[in-house]
Amino acid sequence: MKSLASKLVAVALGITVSASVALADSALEKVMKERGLSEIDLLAAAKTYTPTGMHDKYVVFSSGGQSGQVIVYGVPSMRIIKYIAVFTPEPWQGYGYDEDSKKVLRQGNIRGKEINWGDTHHPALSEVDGKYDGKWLFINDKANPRIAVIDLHDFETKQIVVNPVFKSEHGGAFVTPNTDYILEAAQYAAPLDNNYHPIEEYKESYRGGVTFWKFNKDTGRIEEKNSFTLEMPPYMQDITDAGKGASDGWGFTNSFNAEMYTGGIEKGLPPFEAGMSRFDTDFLHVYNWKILAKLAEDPKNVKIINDHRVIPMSVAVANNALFLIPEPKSPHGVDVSPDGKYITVCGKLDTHASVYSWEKIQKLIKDKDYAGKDPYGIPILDMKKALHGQVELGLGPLHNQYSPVDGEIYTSLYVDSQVVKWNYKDLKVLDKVNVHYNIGHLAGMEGKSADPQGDFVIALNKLAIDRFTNVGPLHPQNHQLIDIKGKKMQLLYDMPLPLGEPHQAVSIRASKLHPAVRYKMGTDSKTGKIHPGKTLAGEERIERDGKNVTVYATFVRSHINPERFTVNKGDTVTIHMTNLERAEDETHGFTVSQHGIHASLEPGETATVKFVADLEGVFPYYCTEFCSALHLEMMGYMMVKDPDKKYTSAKKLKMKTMSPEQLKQEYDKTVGVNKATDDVIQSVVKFLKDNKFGDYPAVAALVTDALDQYGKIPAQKKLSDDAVAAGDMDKAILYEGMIWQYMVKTADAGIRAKDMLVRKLATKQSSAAIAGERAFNEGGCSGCHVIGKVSSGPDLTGVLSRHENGEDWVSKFIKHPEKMYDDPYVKAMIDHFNLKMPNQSMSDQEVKDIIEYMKWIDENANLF
Ligand code: CUK
Ligand code: CUA
Repeated sequence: MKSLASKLVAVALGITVSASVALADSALEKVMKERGLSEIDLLAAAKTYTPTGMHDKYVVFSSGGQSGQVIVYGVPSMRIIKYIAVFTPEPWQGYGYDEDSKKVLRQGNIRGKEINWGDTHHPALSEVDGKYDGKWLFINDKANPRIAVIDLHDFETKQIVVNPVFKSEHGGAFVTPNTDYILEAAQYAAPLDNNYHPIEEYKESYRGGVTFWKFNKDTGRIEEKNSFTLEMPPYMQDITDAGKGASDGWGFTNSFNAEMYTGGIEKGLPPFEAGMSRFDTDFLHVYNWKILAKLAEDPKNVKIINDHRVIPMSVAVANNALFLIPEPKSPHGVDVSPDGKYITVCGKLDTHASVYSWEKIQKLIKDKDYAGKDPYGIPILDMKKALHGQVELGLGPLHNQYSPVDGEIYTSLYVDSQVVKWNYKDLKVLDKVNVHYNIGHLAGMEGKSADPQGDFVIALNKLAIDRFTNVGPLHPQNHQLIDIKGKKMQLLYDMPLPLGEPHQAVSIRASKLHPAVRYKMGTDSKTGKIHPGKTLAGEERIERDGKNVTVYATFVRSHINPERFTVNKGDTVTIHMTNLERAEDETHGFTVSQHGIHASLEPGETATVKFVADLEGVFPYYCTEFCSALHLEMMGYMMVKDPDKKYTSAKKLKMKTMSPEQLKQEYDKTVGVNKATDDVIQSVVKFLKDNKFGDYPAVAALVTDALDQYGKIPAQKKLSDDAVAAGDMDKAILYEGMIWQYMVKTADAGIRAKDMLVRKLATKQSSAAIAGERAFNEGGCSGCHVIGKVSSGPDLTGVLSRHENGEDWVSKFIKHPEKMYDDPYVKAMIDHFNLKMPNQSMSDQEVKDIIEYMKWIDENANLF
C-alpha cells in the first residue's frame, strides 16, 4: 500500500520515484487514513490539484442560469475566477449601480419596461473557421428574449440586444463558423407582433422562428439594423447549432410540439405535457442562412414587424432555404460534428441518439426528394433516408460534445444520470460513467468547436441531492469534472455552484485568451472610449449649475480627491471618478452612504455615479476595496444642507496645541524615518538594477508600478519645504507623512519585484530542495530563521560551511538540538538570541531535504 500510494502520486505528478517521495509517503499515508481516501482518490486529486501560482489549462464560461450572469472557472482546478454581470445587477462590480453599466443594462429594457432579471442558458464563443479565437462571448436570456455581447479583453458585458419579435427564446446563442451571425431560435410560440391574438388562432397567428443577429467583428457589436428573422411554424423551436465545414451556411434547430397543442388544464383539457408529446416525431428545421441573408436584402422578400425584417416561411421555401426532417419526439440537443458532416439529435423521451448524414440530407434536397409537406408548405425530408443511423444510449439522452478522436462523442443521459461515450460513425457505445444527478448539458474542452481538445468533460447536473453539506432545501448546482483521456472515463471532482442553474458551458484553452490588466487612462470600460468625465491629477473640481452638482474626482492609493463637498438638499449629484492607478489589480471602489450607489474602478477606468441628494445630513463616502494599508483612510464627506433652514454654528472647543519645539521635533523625526525608508528603497533598486530586472517583463511591470509611486514624492517634498518656509510646521509634517505613504507603496511593489526576480534568477530547485523548503516552513524553522537576515535566530545562509563536516553537523543539530546545547558555538548562540533551538521532531528524510534546501540557498546566496 505504501509503495503503491507513492507510485501513484509519483506517476500522477510525472516525477520519478525517489527518496523524497518516500518521505511524502508516511505523511501521505497518514492523511489518507485520517480522511479515508483511496489510491483512486489520490490520483483524482493529483489530476486536479493546482498548487499556488500554477494556472489552469482551460477556462470555462458557464451560464449562470437564473442569476442572469456568466460564471468563469478554470479546468482542471475547478476554481471560480469570475462572475460576469450580464442581464442582472452585480453589486461588487457596480454593474447596475453606476451610470455607465446602467446604460448597458438598460439596453435590455423591453417595450419601455426595466428588466433586471434574466435566465441565461447558452454561452457561445466567437469563432474563426469554426475554431475559437478567444475574443468575444455571447449569451442568451430565455425568459426575456435577449442576447448579450461580452468582450473577453476585459470580461465585461458591452451590449444587450432585445429580440424584436419573439416573446421567449431558447436556441441562442450559437454562432456561425466565422461569427458572421449569432443565431437565436424562439421557444414558446407567440404572435410575432405585440398584439393580442386569441389562443384559438394559434395555428394562424402564433409563430416561432430563428433570428440572425449580424455581428460586426471590427466594432465588436451586434448590428440590429442588419439582423433579420426567419419565420417558422408554431412548433416550439429549441436548441440550435450552426453548420460548419461541409455544412457551412446552414443552420439546424429542433423543436417539440409539432402537435401544435395549446393546453387548457384549467378547462379540463389534458395538460401541455400530454398534448405536446403525442406524436412519435417532431421536426428538425434545416435552413440556409447564406441564402436567407441575401433574401433579406430585398424589401420584397421581408415583412417588417416591430421595425425588424422577417422573412416569411413561404419566401424561404420558394428559395430552397427551409426544410424539415422528422426527429424522435420531444428531442433536446442538436450538435454538428467538428467536420460538419454529421448532425446528432438526442431523443430525451427516446432512448436513441439519431445521427443524420449531411451528405444524405444534401442529396434529398438536391433531388427534391420530399416525403411530403407540413401544413405551412415546408418540404419534409424522409427521416430514414436522411439518417446515418441510430444508437440506443440509455434513458433521457440530451446533449453532445466531441473529442479529437475520429467519431468519438459524449452524450448526457438525464434519466440514467450518466455520461456515455460512443462513436457516431460506427454507432457503437464505448463507455459509461455515473454522475450525480440528472445531468443536463455537458461541456467538453472546446468540445463543440471544429477543434475539440478532449482531456475532460464536465457534467452540468440539475440535482446535487447528497453531494454536499446540507445548506437547506435549496441545494447548490453540481459541476462534475470527468477525465476522458483514458479508455475508461474517471470522475475527478465535484464543484458546487450556488448561483443558478448552469445549463450550457463552453470552454477554451487559456492560452487563447489575452485579457488586459489595465485600461488606457480615463476609459469608459463599457464603450471602450475615453470617458467624458476623465479627470487627471490636478484637474479635480466641483462644478455647480443650478441644482446640478458635478464632481470630478480622482482615486489613487490612498485618497479620493476631493475629500469634501457640500450640496443643497434636492440637488442632482453626478460624480465622475477616475482611478489613476496603473498598477495591476489596484482597484478602488466607491459608495456614498445611504444612497444605493456603487462603482468599481479598475486601474485607468473612469466611471460615473449619479443620484439625487434628497436627504439632509452628513454622508461619509469611501473606497470599498481594501486597496492599501491606509484604505480605511480613503474616505470623504458629502454634506447636504437644507437651503430653507438656518444653521447656527457650534461653540468652538478649546484644544491644547503643540509648542514650536515639539513641532520641530516631530518634523525632524518624520524626515528621519523617510530618510531611512528611502535607503531601503535604494538598496532594493540597486539589487534590481544589478540583476537586470528589465530582462523580465513581469518584474519590469512591477518596477514601473513602484517608480510610478516614487515619482510622486518630489511634488510632496516641495509642498513640505514650502510649508517649512512659510513657518507652517503642522502642514509640513503632514506632507512628510504623505511622502512616507508613497515610499511604503513604492516598497510594496518594489519588494514584490525583488522576490519575483530572485525566483527567476535562482537556480532550479531539485524536488528534494522543494520538499526541504516545505519542511522548513511547515516544520516551524521559518518562525525563527529568515533566509538572508538575522531575525530571532541566526541567518542560515552559509550554515553548511560554518562547521567542519557541515552537513553532518547541521543534521545532528536538527535531529537532537538539546544534545548540543553545551557545544561552545551553540551556547554562544543561545546566549546571544536568548532562545534555544527546539527539537522539531523532523524525520531523517525531512532533515535530508532541508540540507538540500540549504545547499540551494548557498548556491543562490548572492540573491538573498
Ligand atoms: S438547456 Cu438546460 S439542459 Cu436550456 Cu440547453 Cu438542455
Ligand atoms: Cu482605495 Cu481602498
